[in-house]
Amino acid sequence: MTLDTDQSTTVKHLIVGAGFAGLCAAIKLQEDGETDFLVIEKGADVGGTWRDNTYPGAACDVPSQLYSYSFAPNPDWSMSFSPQPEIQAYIQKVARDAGVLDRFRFHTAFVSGAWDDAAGAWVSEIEGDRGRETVRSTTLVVGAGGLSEPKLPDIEGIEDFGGEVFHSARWDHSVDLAGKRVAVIGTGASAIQIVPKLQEVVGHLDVYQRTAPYVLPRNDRRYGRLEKAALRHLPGLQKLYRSAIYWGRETYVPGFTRQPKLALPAKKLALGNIAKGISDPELRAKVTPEFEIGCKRILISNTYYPALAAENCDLVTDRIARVTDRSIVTADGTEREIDVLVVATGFHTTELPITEHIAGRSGATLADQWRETGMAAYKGTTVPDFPNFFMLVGPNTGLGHSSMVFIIEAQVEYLRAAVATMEAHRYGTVEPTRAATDAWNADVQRRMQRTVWNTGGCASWYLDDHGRNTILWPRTTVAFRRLLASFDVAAYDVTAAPSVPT
Ligand code: N01
Repeated sequence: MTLDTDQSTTVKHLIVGAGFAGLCAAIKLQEDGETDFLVIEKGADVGGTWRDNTYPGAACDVPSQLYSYSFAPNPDWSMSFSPQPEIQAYIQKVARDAGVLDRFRFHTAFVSGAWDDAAGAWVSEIEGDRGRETVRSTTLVVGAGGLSEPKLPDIEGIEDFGGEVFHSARWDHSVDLAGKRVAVIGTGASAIQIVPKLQEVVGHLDVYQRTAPYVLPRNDRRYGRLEKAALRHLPGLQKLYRSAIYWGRETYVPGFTRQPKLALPAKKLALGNIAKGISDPELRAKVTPEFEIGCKRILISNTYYPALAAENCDLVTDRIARVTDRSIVTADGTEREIDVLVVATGFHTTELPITEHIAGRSGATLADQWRETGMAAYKGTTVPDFPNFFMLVGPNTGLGHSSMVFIIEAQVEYLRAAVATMEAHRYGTVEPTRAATDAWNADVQRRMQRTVWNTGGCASWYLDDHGRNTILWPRTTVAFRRLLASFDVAAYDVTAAPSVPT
């Protein structure tokens, strides 16, 4: 890294975001001797979504042996599905152990980036403790997360609410909820973890449900002392656990997204979970989903339905008409008074705000390029008109069934291979061709058409305004890793690096 002036830095790789993705890129580039990088992070620490989501009950719904880096197994997980503080501590430890943190700048936001064709470099503006700075870099690696920008509900009057109001991903821990009247809007993955915890402490809880989700039992368990010792001293055992979890998900779930019959056992399990947790037939009917299982993300919980059935909890299914100074009014005219409002209404996913601030060779931003087509990249990672640009957790890389860390590692392998190819052949730029990108996305969308995500009769955050699923990967994760295992330069336009004056 070169500090050109107080306000300008030159670095080979600028990495945006210090979550699982940005950290993985930094560690793996360093392993390759690519040490000239800068990671910027708007938050105060590594961790990304696991730093931000501190709501009561936050935990992963993918088992930790799989939801962790393959190169950093952790024998210390306390549970099969780890709680948020453990995952955050794990990410912090991996970062410390890798010795990369000296090139991380926290409290530093990415403002904008533009490709400068004359200079053959990215020119980015960043803003942090040191004020506004310009960073010139050969590559721009964006690992800003697909679920990092909270989406607030567009409900009349919500801005005039006089009590405490916050989003699930921006939990206000200074608010004491004991004995209060609280409302939660939303019944997605975040809400179903929050609701049981709130129900235990609040005076009264109203849960506003727009669409009933499928919730399977959470087969969680605590690792015993002996098992933990075995995991620590027999490293092969962790690999065995990881493989068993991985292949269990990999063989069953991608199949059932195309063949509804295969989903029937899961549906039976979900309906059984309702019957087990709720005895009131009216409430059971309200929480019974009306779309095909798998269309929306399948949730897991043993405590959600019992919490809804508790004396101090009401499930409200009437449409919210407006929010007043101290209440929520539903379309049937009922007014329910509250002190605290929790909005667990998800994230901006198909229109990521950062895409408005990254401009390619032509001057058009990613958002401009994707306005008509929806999000689309080559191999979910690189984009025509954006030379030397790599998007981690990019279009159609999401998963409904397995670990995003696996996908991130596959993308980082692709980034490493691209950088190594550039070095070996002295390329100044690599940029995927439009033809390769279009063919890739046509194939993805063709495969998508027959999946439950598109045909299952639900609205979900996987679909954009045109009904295109630009979020999920429609094939197996094995296929994804294989397709990104090497850098296929034939799919790229390349230019030579400028020769160094002697
Ligand atoms: O967000 P969501 P999330 N009025 O978008 C409702 C990951 N994650 O934060 O279904 C009323 O899923 C909306 O209703 P509907 C995981 O990938 C993982 O819960 O659109 N309601 C829905 O019920 C997950 O999928 C973990 O009809 C409104 C809810 O709000 C993703 O993050 C934990 C509304 C939003 O659900 C997002 O989950 C948490 C409105 N105006 C999250 N607008 C784990 O690993 C929205 N809703 C455990």
